[in-house]
Amino acid sequence: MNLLQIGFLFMTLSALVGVVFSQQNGLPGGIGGFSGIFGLVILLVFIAVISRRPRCPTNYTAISPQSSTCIRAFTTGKSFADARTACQTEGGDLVGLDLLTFDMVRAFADANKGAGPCDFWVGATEAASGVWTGLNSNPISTLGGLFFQTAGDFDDNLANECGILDDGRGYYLYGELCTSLKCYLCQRNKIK
Ligand SMILES: [Ca+2]
Ligand SMILES: [Ca+2]
Repeated sequence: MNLLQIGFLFMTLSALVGVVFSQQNGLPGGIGGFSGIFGLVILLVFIAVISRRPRCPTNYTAISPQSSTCIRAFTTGKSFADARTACQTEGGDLVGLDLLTFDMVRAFADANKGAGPCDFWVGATEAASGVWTGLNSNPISTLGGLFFQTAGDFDDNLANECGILDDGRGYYLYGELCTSLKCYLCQRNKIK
C-alpha cells in the first residue's frame, strides 16, 4: 500500500466517521457536507505529517527504513577520484561501509549494476596492502574478513589501491587500481 492509497483510506474512514457524527448530531451529511470536510481536513493533516518526515533526495534510495543514509548507483565508469568528486557534487560522498548495512549495500549494487558487469567504487582506501580505512579516517574492520568474500581475501597484494564492491566476488570489498574506470555508489543523507 503506497502513501496515496493510505491517504485515501484515511479520507474514506474519516468521511464515514463524519457521516456517523453528522447523523448523530443532526448535521448535514454527504460528501459536500460535514463528513467530506472532516475527511479533507484529516487528509491534509496526514499529508502534512508525511511531508515533514525525512526522505531521500530524488533518485536516491534509503539503505534501510531505519537508516538516515540514502544511496544511488552510477554506471558510467570513472576513476576513484573522479567518482568521489561526482558524489561530492551531488552533495554526498562515496558510500561508506558499515557492518549494519553492508549486506543491503551489496544487494543494492547487484540490483543496480545496469546492463554490463560493474564493479562499484565505495568509500574505502588502502593505507598498506590489505589495511583499509574509510574516507573519514575511520578504520574498516577486517576482523574475520567481514567486508571480504573470504577472510584474508583483501586484495591482490598491491598497496595503495581503492575499494570496490567486486562483481566477481559477490560485491564484497576488494582492491583495485584507483585510476581504473569503475561504476560507483554515492550516498547522501535524508532531507527534511
Ligand atoms: Ca591491494
Ligand atoms: Ca570485478
